[in-house]
Amino acid sequence: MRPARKLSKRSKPRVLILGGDGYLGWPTAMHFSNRGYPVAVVDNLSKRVWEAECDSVPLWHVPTLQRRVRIWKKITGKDVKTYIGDIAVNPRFVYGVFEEFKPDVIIHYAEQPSAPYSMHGRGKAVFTQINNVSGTLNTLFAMRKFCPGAHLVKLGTMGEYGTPNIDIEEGWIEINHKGRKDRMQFPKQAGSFYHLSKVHDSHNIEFACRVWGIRATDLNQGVVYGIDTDETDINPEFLTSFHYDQIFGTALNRFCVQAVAGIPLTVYGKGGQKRGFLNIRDTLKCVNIAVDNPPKQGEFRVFNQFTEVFSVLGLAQIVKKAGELFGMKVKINHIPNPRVEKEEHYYNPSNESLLKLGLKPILLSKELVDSILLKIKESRRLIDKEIIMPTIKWKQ
Ligand code: NAD
Ligand code: USQ
Repeated sequence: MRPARKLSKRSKPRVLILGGDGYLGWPTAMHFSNRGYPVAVVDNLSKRVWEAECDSVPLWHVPTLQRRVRIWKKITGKDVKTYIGDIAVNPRFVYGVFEEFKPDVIIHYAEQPSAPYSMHGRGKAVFTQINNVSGTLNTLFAMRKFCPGAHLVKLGTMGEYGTPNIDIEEGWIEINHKGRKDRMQFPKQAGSFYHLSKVHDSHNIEFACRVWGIRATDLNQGVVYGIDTDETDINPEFLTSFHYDQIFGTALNRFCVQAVAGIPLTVYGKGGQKRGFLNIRDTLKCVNIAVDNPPKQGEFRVFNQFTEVFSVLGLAQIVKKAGELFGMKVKINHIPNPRVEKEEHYYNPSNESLLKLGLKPILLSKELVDSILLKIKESRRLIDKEIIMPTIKWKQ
């Protein structure tokens, strides 16, 4: 294996972002580029195809990745190298990118991210797992071949753990069993074929660290909400892709759009299901913290990346209150739960690591919900009310 590239104290690591056209990938690319890191992005633009396939449109038009990169260069003078290709089915493409760009850090977002999409029949379940697991495997092999000293920052999900009746640790747990003990990966009880694809990724990455000695941080992220980052604020064309439909929209983002559109908030079942949440600005901070504090060579490190825990009903109530103060009429509807999940449960996940490394979270305040509602209001006429109600059922 080739040794890791030696970085001088002043040079910033070269950051390769897989999935750079996405909701999180594009703001991440601008974030690192703006802070002087050499950045390249990879995407096969497949999310745009899945949107067309599923009748899902982002709330506002999102310019092509290449156009955003061009405007970014004009405004900031900074280059973002762009590679269009599929990391799951085209290992030669992946090897070519790694050989040419020589990354020190790989931030890996390039997966099919939706639980409902993965539960929409056999084909989409198989596709989700092949796309996600193969893309990660190709990335691991490319790292081994071209940059074994590089750091993989992989986006996992809090949903890998499920909702066990014990405290959730950060990736690992000490187990005492019949008088013997060991440190093992925390047990996983994922809630969809999508979440399971992340479980498989975690195991493959841990294995690659253990056997090949590469280093990785698995960021088990909660549900992300929000629209703006420092860089999306620079130019309207930098706004990131924002979904509110039943497949690609996530809870708080959906509730805010529903409030603006005058549609009752869609709480699934009792709404007592709890999840970890974080603001999109905190996603960028967390990823940056992981990049700036790499694990040791050979280490598989896991951080739980969320800042607050809410029940779904609690979130809906926060949105209702904020919307009503704006003069909106907001109703909460408990609709039959399309998913199979506990609607009342114990939930106590740890998120100490990122806080210890200096994360100062942005908590969900009334002002923050207000700012999301206001931004959505600007595009109110574009909301398609027909794509909100869930039709994909876990049991079908
Ligand atoms: P997204 O769909 O907006 O972005 C993913 C991007 O990856 C898309 O642009 C897509 O075209 C690209 N992609 C997918 N498969 C690819 C492939 N085989 N080759 C090349 N490009 C490919 O999703 P997002 O919301 O930005 O999420 C990014 C990552 O973070 C995902 O891995 C997701 O599972 C994870 N995550 C997201 C959230 C959230 O709430 N958004 C929470 C936890 C974890
Ligand atoms: N929910 C509702 N009403 C809605 C939408 C969702 O009650 O209109 C409930 C769901 O039943 C679930 C919870 O809200 O209990 C979260 O659902 P979600 O759609 O916001 O999030 P999820 O499907 O878990 O997936 C999202 C991202 C995924 C990421 C995951 C983080 O799409 O990429 O991995 O959040 S986590 O949930 O921590 O696993």
